[in-house]
Amino acid sequence: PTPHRVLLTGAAGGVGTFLRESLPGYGYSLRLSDIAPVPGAPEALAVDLQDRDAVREAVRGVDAVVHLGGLSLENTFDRILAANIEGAYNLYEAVREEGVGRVVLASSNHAIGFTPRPEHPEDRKQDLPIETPFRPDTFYGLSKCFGESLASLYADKYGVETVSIRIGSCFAVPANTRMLETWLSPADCARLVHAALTAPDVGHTVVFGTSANTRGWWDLAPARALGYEPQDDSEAFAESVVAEHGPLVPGTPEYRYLGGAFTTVQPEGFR
Ligand code: NAI
Ligand code: 15L
Repeated sequence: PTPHRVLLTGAAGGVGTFLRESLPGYGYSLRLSDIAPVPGAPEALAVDLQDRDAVREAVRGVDAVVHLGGLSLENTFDRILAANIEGAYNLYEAVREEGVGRVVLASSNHAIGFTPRPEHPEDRKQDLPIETPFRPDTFYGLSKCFGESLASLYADKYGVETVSIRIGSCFAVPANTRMLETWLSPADCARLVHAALTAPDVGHTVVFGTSANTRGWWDLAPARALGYEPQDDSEAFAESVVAEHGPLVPGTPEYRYLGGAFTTVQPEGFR
């Protein structure tokens, strides 16, 4: 059955803000949660993902969860462990116990961030396959590998279905030259989450989440197979973005690796 009541964790964040505006237009009735207040939504549940009982209460009675909550950048291992790893575990346990059938998991390109950019033109005949092995570029990316593996376990063992979306860069507009390759427009994000909520029999399915970017190089076929039809292309912003930031330069992290600058960020910077 098509899910109707959907819990959005991380509702106060950037992607949460886009989705709480767009998803009701697809017919969903949203329940919002975040550790932080959700602007303009006093009814939102104040839930720390570390609080198992509160998480269980938050998922009770919904048909599906869109799990966005957690740290969205690199941080110390302890903080990543608490918010992203234990948080995801608490969420999946709650979903299993409450009989919720479907999760859409905000994974990230940083689960495979140390994947090198294919150097040779002949390597680019085919876009990067979704089967690319885990190659996290941060503790943050590592927590997304954990999340995807957790989703796999709960699908196989308990029949909790998940679509893990390895999101590229979901912002209002592409903010730098790398994002011309990785951008997921807010409208395409809603299209993809809707497809992920409604596609039948997904088991655990992993997809890349970007718009139909001219400069994109990650395979969108798995997302399209769910029914996703991207409508946006970052190329519309290319001239102004490249004029401001310059082209990608060979030898830099943004050029060498899928995960860009995350490959050089140090968790010590967050202590
Ligand atoms: P964000 O940082 O703006 O939002 C995350 C939200 O999670 C925040 O509102 C924060 O208060 C909440 N949160 C953090 N710790 C929590 C805890 N312990 N308990 C409950 N809530 C907690 O991030 P954004 O950009 O909205 O991303 C949403 C999700 O999508 C994240 O999981 C992120 O890793 C993932 N993602 C986002 C990308 C993007 O381009 N925006 C790219 C790839 C993945
Ligand atoms: C992510 O996973 C981050 O949450 C987001 O802030 C962006 O930096 C994005 O990846 C990206 O790779 O652009």
